[in-house]
Amino acid sequence: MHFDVITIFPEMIRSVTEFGVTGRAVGKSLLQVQCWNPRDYSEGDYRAVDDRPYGGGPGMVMMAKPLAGAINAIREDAGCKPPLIYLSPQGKLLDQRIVEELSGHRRLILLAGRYEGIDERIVDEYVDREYSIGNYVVSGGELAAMVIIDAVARQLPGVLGNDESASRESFVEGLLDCPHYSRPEAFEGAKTPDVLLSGNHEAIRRWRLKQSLGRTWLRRPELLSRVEMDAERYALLNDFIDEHEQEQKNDEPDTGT
Ligand code: 4GY
Repeated sequence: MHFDVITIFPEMIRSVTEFGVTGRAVGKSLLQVQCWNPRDYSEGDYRAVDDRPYGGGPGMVMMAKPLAGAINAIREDAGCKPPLIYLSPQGKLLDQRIVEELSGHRRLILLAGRYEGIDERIVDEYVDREYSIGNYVVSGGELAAMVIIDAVARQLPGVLGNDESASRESFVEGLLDCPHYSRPEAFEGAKTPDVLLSGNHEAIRRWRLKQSLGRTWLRRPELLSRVEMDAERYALLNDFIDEHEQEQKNDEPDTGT
């Protein structure tokens, strides 16, 4: 899969091509990341990519012309018009379903904005989709573009190693992950749950599934409505809730009445 990233800070994007899962994917040619700098398509002695907003006010706006220049250079290079995604807090909130859909494309353009944003005519005339990585504001679209590249790359065949793929398959779709423990068995007085040391693989599977269901119920209950439940999962979640409510009562201060 090929990503074209439009950015005035290509060095920021380079880190995904060098480290970890995405770095390995680039090394194996499963993933290509190419940066296009609007500055290379700007005119004038100062190669400006930003200008003051019409109507006044603080900050600067990314100019339409250098952005259109970069987009057209990509289209020429690709010999087609890959879908163009603009990253901004005004976009549709990204989720795993969208990530999976994006992984089906051969080539995508990611437009990373800076300053107060981009000239709206680029959004109107060139942008196919606008996505947000969350309800907060970062200083530029580069971090959001890197989030998309990483999440999408993990979906591509051959990108995850055996262990990483296996842990993805054992993870129940739409549930939060279970807790993990490693050496030492006891750390600052806190013990590892006995079941994880028991060697009973069926009991361990049930405990992990119960923790995943329970944590989702506690922390992200709105996710549970999308999770397929069977008799085992209902029973495990019920046990978790019973135990949780018992713990709540035990923790309540004794008023003596
Ligand atoms: N949240 N999701 C986000 C963001 C920064 C100025 C436009 C987000 O995707 N992008 O906070 N982006 C701004 C910075 C130009 C994008």
